[in-house]
Amino acid sequence: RELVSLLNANELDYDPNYELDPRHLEMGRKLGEGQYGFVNQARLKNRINVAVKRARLPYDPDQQKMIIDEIKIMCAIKFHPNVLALVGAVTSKNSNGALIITEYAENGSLLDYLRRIKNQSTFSDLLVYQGTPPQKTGTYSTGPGLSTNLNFISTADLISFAYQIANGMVYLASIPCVHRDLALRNVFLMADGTIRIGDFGLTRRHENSEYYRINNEEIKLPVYWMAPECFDTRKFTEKTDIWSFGVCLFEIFTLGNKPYAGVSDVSIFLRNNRLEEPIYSNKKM
Ligand code: ACK
Repeated sequence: RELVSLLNANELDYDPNYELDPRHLEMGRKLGEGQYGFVNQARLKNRINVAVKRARLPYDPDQQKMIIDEIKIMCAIKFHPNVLALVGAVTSKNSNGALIITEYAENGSLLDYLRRIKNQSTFSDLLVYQGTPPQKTGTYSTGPGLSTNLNFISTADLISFAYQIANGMVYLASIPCVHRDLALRNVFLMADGTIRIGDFGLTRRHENSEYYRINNEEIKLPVYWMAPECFDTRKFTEKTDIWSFGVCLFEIFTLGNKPYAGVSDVSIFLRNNRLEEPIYSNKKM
């Protein structure tokens, strides 16, 4: 099985219908930066806001291949309301290298959003929806009654976020595609409260304390989100994605705590221990 995804980018084609003229992009503020590259907000000629991802080194063939691979994977994923959609791409030669152009999530990553809510103390630990679980059929639902005001949220909203991530992951597994890096930093929140799972394929280059090198290998792995068996086998499957979903539940129901705070070697820790119960998981759930 392929490490990043069951969709093997080498066997996928780029769909040239996505190709955009870079002159039609009006670049805006920088949203984020890492060793791998940059994400900027931008506006298309038709005034639609987008996020633009590019590699740090436009002339580095490895980095360019990574971007192209991610574009190919996003072309193959098509459309689902809980998966961040590809809007366009620039693969022709230009001074910034290849560009991935996706939907722009007005509320940023779910992780940042929940941490903001926690800092502002605008979360209320109320189980607003009563009893009926969200429907499992159908491709799209936000689950139980989502607040219209995203500045004040309750337990029902947290359940809705969790439900929507699960909904998007069911779709990815059906393709089949293994995300391998499901974590709240890679889950985005739109203005209307819809969740989009994003960030396909840059895992290997994340220069982020959440990613650890194992055995001094070149590949950096999101160890705190990894299933215990991955430490030995390095095999990522839809089942190991489900473990990562469990860690996302911990992040959601703690309003953005880091998993395993204070644990230095999570692979050893997991032999005898598990994550503690999240503080905002309502007992009546
Ligand atoms: O956590 P954030 O606010 O959300 O900071 C990171 C940063 O760029 C680097 O990845 C943000 N980001 C990435 N993709 C998008 C997007 N489609 N919409 C909005 N923000 C994004 C991410």
